Amino acid sequence: MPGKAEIARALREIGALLELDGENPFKVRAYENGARALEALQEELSAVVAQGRLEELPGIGKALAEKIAELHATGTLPLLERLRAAHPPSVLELLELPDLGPKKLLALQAALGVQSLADLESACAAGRVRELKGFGEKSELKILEAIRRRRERPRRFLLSEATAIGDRIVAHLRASPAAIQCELAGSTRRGRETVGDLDVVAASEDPATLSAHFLAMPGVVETLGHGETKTSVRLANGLQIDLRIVPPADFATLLHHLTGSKAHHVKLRALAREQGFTLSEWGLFQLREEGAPSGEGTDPLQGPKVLVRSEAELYRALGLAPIPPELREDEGELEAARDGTLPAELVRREDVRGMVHCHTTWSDGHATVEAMARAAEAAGFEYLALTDHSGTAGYAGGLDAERLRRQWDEIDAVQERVGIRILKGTEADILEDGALDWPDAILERLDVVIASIHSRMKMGEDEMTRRLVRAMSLPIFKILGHASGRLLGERDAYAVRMDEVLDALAGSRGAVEVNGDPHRLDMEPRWLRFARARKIPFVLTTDAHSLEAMGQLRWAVITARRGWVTKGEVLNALPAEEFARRVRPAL
Ligand code: DGT
Ligand code: CA
Ligand code: CA
Ligand code: ZN
Repeated sequence: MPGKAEIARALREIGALLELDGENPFKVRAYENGARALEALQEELSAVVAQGRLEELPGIGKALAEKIAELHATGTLPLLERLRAAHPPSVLELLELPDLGPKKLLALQAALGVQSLADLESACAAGRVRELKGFGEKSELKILEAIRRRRERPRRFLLSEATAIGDRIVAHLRASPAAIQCELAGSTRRGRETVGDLDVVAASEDPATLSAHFLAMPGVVETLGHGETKTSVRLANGLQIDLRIVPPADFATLLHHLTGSKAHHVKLRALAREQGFTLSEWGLFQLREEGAPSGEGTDPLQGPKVLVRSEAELYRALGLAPIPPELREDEGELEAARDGTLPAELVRREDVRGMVHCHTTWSDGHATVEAMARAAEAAGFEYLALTDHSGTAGYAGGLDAERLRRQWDEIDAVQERVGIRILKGTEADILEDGALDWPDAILERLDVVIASIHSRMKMGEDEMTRRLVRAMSLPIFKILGHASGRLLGERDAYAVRMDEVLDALAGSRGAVEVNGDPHRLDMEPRWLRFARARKIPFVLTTDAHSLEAMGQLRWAVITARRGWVTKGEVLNALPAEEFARRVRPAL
């Protein structure tokens, strides 16, 4: 379900497009005000919507409340789709440039006829923009720079964004009577942390009807290609979607083909040859005997087609154990599937019993201890580990010892009223010298200690490695939090020799967090595998700062699976008692 920020963005877009159309300024401003009210909202939006309290927010009247509720429920709005469809994609692209609101765009259109990035770029290059009222030489340079950056960075989408959109598309397609089966494929299905475009596979006996239904989907602003069985479109946010439609008998092999990765396929095809088959996007075929009549397709050695009803059947036909999509990267999974050493029980969402790494209003979370506890209980968790920030994280409302004790009192009081077990934890800052941000006397009294870096992230590699190795070598049990420090598309990982950090952790007592915040998704799969090889256990967390963010567990699970992590290696797959015993920091 779209959150506040996403809905606020949609309202702003409606306002901007209405302004471009010359709508009445009061109406335009109403959308801007609504966006601001949502951004300022402290509570969970779901609760406000469910209780019909949207109209109590400043600047939100009945009509706007209805639109917000619809956006919240469906992720879109007929008005927004209509507006997007009424403007050429090149204009929508212009509006996405920073500092180029509808007012400036109207001025550029009126004076210079600017309709696209290319128009704007040549107008700037010719020095014609600086002559307009409200623009200058400086803003001309800024626009050129913004266009250059836009060109340079091919936009990739966060896994969470891509999956949310992909799920809606699949639901839309499945609603057509012409669809027999439909699934997301590509990097989204493999759980890659970012996604270039969406790949969707459908089975149908009537591809023409199904692709027409696809083209009529709300949110489509451009058709990039349209044939009998292949259609590509672009959405207003720039995301491209490739749809392929095949008869039901070919669904499994095409789903497999489009799931990738390319590297996995290259090796799998070589393996298939050795087994007497040829594998392509058209399916699995026996290799033709010398002199026998050739089958369909372009490969001269291609013989009769093998019926493949599922991906598992495909792998088994090639003498391999079935390989889950998250593992298909050619990082040893094919050899393991052949040798029977593929991990048997990759962790699943339903294996996780405890909600770990959550923030409350005591530091920078949006929900209270009680609200978090009730939500985690309602979601079926057996325990909740609250880990608000320590004192050094002042910007995030980090707790001092006095406030920590008061939080413990509140947790004790809430514990009386709820069924779920609440564990008292901290997300302790790792200080510059590698010490933790609490004295031992306090660490020993906590149930759970996550140790993370939140400051001085730009140290050199040697210094950063020393800092983290020192922290991980401490004799208490700690969970290494968001180990790389990256924010996808915003901030690079720290310069650090991760192998040394994990070796230190293996030598002391500790676990590694798999962080489900879609901007983080620490650690990278290769480091998860490195940790597995050293018998370091894992904790799958959400880093939730709100009730809604507990849903981020999904991304922690898929990331852990990409690192081949099994249920038995996950501490919060254990019952509460055992988890608490295993993670107790006590020296
Ligand atoms: P992305 O979109 O950049 O996040 O990554 P993918 O993996 O979704 O890549 P995409 O969309 O270009 O292609 C989807 C799948 O189609 C890919 O994972 C494997 C298959 N595929 C694409 N091109 C080739 C190719 O040249 N050879 C083979 N064997 N497979 C390909
Ligand atoms: Ca793709
Ligand atoms: Ca694609
Ligand atoms: Zn943190």
